[in-house]
Amino acid sequence: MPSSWLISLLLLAGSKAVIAQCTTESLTSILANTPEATVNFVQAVPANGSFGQAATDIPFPWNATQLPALCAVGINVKSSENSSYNFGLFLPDTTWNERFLTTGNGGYGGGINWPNMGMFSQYGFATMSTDTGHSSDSGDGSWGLDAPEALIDWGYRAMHGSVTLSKHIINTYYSISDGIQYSYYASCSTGGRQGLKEIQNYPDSFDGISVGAPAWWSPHLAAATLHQGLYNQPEDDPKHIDPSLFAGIVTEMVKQCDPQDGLVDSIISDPQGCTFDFEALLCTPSNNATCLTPAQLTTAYKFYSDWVDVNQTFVFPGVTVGTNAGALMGAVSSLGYSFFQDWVYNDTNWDYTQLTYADVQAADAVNPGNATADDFDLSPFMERGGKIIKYHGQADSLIPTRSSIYFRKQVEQAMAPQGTNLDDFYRFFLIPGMDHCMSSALAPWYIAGGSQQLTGATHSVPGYEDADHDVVLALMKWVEQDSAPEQLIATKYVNDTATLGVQSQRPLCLYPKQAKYVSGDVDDAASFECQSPY
Ligand SMILES: *[C@@H]1O[C@H](CO)[C@@H](O)[C@H](O)[C@H]1NC(C)=O
Ligand SMILES: *[C@@H]1O[C@H](CO)[C@@H](O)[C@H](O)[C@H]1NC(C)=O
Ligand SMILES: *[C@@H]1O[C@H](CO)[C@@H](O)[C@H](O)[C@H]1NC(C)=O
Ligand SMILES: *[C@@H]1O[C@H](CO)[C@@H](O)[C@H](O)[C@H]1NC(C)=O
Ligand SMILES: *[C@@H]1O[C@H](CO)[C@@H](O)[C@H](O)[C@H]1NC(C)=O
Ligand SMILES: *[C@@H]1O[C@H](CO)[C@@H](O)[C@H](O)[C@H]1NC(C)=O
Ligand SMILES: *[C@@H]1O[C@H](CO)[C@@H](O)[C@H](O)[C@H]1NC(C)=O
Ligand SMILES: *[C@@H]1O[C@H](CO)[C@@H](O)[C@H](O)[C@H]1NC(C)=O
Ligand SMILES: [Ca+2]
Repeated sequence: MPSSWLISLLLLAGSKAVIAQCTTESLTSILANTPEATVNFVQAVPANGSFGQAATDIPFPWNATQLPALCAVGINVKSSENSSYNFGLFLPDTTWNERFLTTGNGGYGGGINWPNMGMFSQYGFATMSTDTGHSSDSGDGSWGLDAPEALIDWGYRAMHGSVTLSKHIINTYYSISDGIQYSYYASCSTGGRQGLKEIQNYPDSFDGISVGAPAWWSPHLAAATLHQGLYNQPEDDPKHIDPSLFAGIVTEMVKQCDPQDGLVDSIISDPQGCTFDFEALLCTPSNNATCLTPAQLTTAYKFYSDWVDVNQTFVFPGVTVGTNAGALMGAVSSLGYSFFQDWVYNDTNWDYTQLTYADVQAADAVNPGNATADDFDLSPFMERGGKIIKYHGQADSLIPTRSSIYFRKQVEQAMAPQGTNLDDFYRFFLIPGMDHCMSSALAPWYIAGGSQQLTGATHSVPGYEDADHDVVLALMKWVEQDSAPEQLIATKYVNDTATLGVQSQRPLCLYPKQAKYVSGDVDDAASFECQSPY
């Protein structure tokens, strides 16, 4: 506890937060009544300092840099007789904004996301991330082989335990404040799943969540990832599409689907609304561009179409038109077969090339780690005032965009019959041209979301640090001022480098509206209007 003279001194200085000491002793005493938790380390980081765990943090081996002065804390929590997880906290010194923000992970990776914590602590948040109970890179599920407790940690237990303990630590650490005023979540991909899962199981954890491209339907997503890779196997089959042809396929898709938004700019605003003529890709005597044989064309059809199996059962959506197939069809992804070998069948020799719908049913029955975030009735979260901003890139090459549209429709089916207007608490934005969570060669994509990276920036949207452009600031404005975002403006910096200046901006529209070019400078968001597709 800080001494009373220190409290007075800091109060006189106008500081909102007086901190306990950034020491192992201090954190250990905060956790005195939590025998399952032990302090791994406590380290004071000076202003403009950096922090990370280098190569031991496999998915995030680089440091958070240019930090505000803060206390970096590592905690270990025993979660069962033979499992445990770690989480990390950044506790800003005098810049704390009296708010808590949690961020998430990627794929099957295990490691604390210090870089994203650093990005969000720049706003003043006390931030947290958990390693989800194991150490691995994002494509590696081998840690879950015969390890049901480790899978439960990954599925939801590490996240929830870390959120709960973090709140206790923060409320005690900032000892003279009124405690946490608001709690937020921001992340993408597996991080998107983690956020949705947490509010489904524990609606009181967060006041608002911003989730991108959520991997919410774990068994079906893994099965589809594998299935999509297998469409293009074996490589010596006539149906195989050589990866060198993928770019040319996208070029034809852009040619057919780009102009409908009023502007020929190689950006497809509405891939769902474009009926792509696949036969334009056929090799014919007069077609000397990238072309496909009929057998290859069938492979392409499958890739971009929904997977529907026995008894017309919808299994998983295909990838949107305009998306490069490289990530899923270039090679068979371990994200697909590891799920089955290591988590469903516990048999690393299981022959994944023989995947059928029966395997999807087996995966559903096991539902490893209870990870699936498919409790579509979000009423408990809505009723406690919770808000969701969800986004998904329209050219996501890893998690098909339509899986987020499907989720939205399932929530609508669960809640609309009771009179709920989804937009009252759950707003959804598609980001034309954006790949998985981030990046587009041409389209504005940057909204400072979880896991988005911009060279030359520490956080937010440089030059536009406001709720119109920054998804976390938009979420805060909605939660704290009851002002819901009607649109977000995405930004493209020259070479995705903040210091090179803005190249273009464009509105992202409230689903299902779409941005249409009206008139004026094509790089200016004001030249576009969000219009209903009907
Ligand atoms: C912050 O640290 C970086 C190196 O990490 C250094 O280049 C920069 O000059 C420092 N900025 C300030 C304001 O000290
Ligand atoms: C990263 O941060 C750690 C912990 O603060 C420090 O020991 C290490 O030197 C930093 N590494 C780099 C490359 O800055
Ligand atoms: C933990 O113990 C259980 C049985 O108590 C066992 O089934 C499991 O494989 C062990 N390991 C992990 C990491 O879950
Ligand atoms: C594989 O292990 C999981 C727990 O990790 C269990 O739920 C599942 O039933 C096992 N599968 C088989 C085929 O034994
Ligand atoms: C490809 O065909 C177009 C007309 O269809 C023609 O203008 C062009 O020269 C041809 N290119 C090659 C390399 O044959
Ligand atoms: C498909 O439907 C038939 C007839 O209702 C049923 O017997 C069968 O079990 C179903 N198959 C699957 C895989 O659900
Ligand atoms: C997983 O979900 C099943 C079905 O909802 C439930 O019975 C079980 O208790 C859950 N297990 C854990 C560890 O959460
Ligand atoms: C942007 O990147 C490209 C390719 O790396 C390079 O040719 C170009 O000079 C860069 N532009 C600026 C303004 O740095
Ligand atoms: Ca266009």
